[in-house]
Amino acid sequence: MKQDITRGRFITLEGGEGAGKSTALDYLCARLEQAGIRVLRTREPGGTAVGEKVRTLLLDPDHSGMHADTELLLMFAARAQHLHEVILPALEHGEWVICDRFTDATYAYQGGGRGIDVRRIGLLEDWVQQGLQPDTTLLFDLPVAQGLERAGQRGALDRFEQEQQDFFTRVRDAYLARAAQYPERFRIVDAGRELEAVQQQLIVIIDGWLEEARCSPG
Ligand code: T5A
Repeated sequence: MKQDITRGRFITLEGGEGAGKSTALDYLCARLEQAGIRVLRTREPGGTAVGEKVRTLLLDPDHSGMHADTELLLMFAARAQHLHEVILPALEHGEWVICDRFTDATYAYQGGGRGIDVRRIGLLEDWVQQGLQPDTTLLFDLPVAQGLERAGQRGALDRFEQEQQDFFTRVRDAYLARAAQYPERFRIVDAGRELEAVQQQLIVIIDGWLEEARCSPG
């Protein structure tokens, strides 16, 4: 999959449960649109009619017996549909795609959380993405207990939210390891701070993107 300079930007938001990604997404999209950028907002698992049905299967707490391999393959099945139907066409039309979770979540949850060998995840990543990677990934990092408390305030817990604290500690560790492995792509947002302080961090990041877009020949 080609990544040329005239295509839009592919930005992903990552983090543990209740990190504030959806809240930040609203803010990011509003500020980018104000600056005249065409933005497509989407999420994983999901983002297409097929993907949203897969999401329902994945999050349903009744499916507590789902095997980790099934979970992994369903994530990539939804991702393949999302890429071909939504993400790639939007990027090719010059839109900026802002996606709530992408493949780093698979490395964190299925790799770190479930313990699946990352080489198997890498095989699926290569097959489905054919080299496509986000331009920037914002990692909303905060202590596990703080995120779970925020997520828990919303009521019924989904299949992932029902996991134990040690699962989410492994997820957080795996995210931080990814950020250390790919420092040129990741920006870490201190998501444990109050909303206004999180937004201040986002303003700095957005201003940097807009400056780069102004300087870019595309
Ligand atoms: N998954 C996904 C995998 O296992 N593998 C994969 O490959 C992929 C793609 C998706 C699940 O799927 C898993 C991971 C997930 O478990 P989801 O519902 O999309 O499920 O889960 P989350 O992405 O975690 O969504 P959440 O809604 O739980 O988290 P958000 O979006 O990070 O948090 P948000 O913005 O909804 O905020 C949570 C609460 O905190 C408040 C908000 O108002 C809200 O009430 N809040 C703050 N409060 C205080 N201070 C702040 N700074 C705040 N920011 C937000």
